Amino acid sequence: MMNENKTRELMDVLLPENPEEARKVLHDYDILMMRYDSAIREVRTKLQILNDELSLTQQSPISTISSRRKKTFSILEKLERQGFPITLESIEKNLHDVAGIRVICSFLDDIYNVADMLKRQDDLKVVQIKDYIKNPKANGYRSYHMIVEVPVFFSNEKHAMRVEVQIRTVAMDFWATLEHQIKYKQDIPNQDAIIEELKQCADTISRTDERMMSIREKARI
Ligand code: 0O2
Repeated sequence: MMNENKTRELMDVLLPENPEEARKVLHDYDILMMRYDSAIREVRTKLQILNDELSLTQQSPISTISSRRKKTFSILEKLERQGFPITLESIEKNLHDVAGIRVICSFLDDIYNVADMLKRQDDLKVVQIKDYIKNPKANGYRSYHMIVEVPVFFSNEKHAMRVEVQIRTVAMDFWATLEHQIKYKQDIPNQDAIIEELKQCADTISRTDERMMSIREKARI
């Protein structure tokens, strides 16, 4: 219910009072979201092609690829929280993660191989890299984040769209999923102890990821 009220409040800021103009903004919003969906498909296909090719000569570097487009409420709420104007132009200019792809790899070195292969594609522009594996967050979060810009061709025009690609191991993903659930849950008993235990698990996972990679190297798989 709180989300519904807040969504309405934020939509009121986005939409002009004049109904004709409001309809036009809603139509343009649909077009913008269709462009993000298309950008997700473009980058997903690139990743799938890389995986298909490498799978012919080695174990697949990617175990799963998932994607999501941010929901309207989260888009508008993030603009407001970060103090940006609530307009369509502002979504494109200020938010990097409306389109998101998550790539799950079995081994640590696969993460960097997949990232390097994406970086080498000359139609992709790398806008930002955050390496939370080399520089984990204080809570223990580890993942490799890339913001890329991909050209998407429509009937009359070409648009460069931003997509956030998060690349992590199966174990890092397991950790991040539980931590995300805990972060958004209210009234957790012994919260400090849980946060500390999660941090310890993240460190154990990191050591295990290193050891698994080393075992694979020793076994020459
Ligand atoms: P959701 O629900 O996954 O979309 P920015 O997006 O750049 O303005 P930020 O936080 O600096 O903001 O970007 P960053 O650090 O690259 O993180 C973006 C996303 O990474 C988050 O999106 C999460 O998906 C994930 N992430 C970052 N830090 C953590 C963490 O500590 N724990 C977990 N579980 N995930 C994290 P959203 O929008 O927060 O969430």
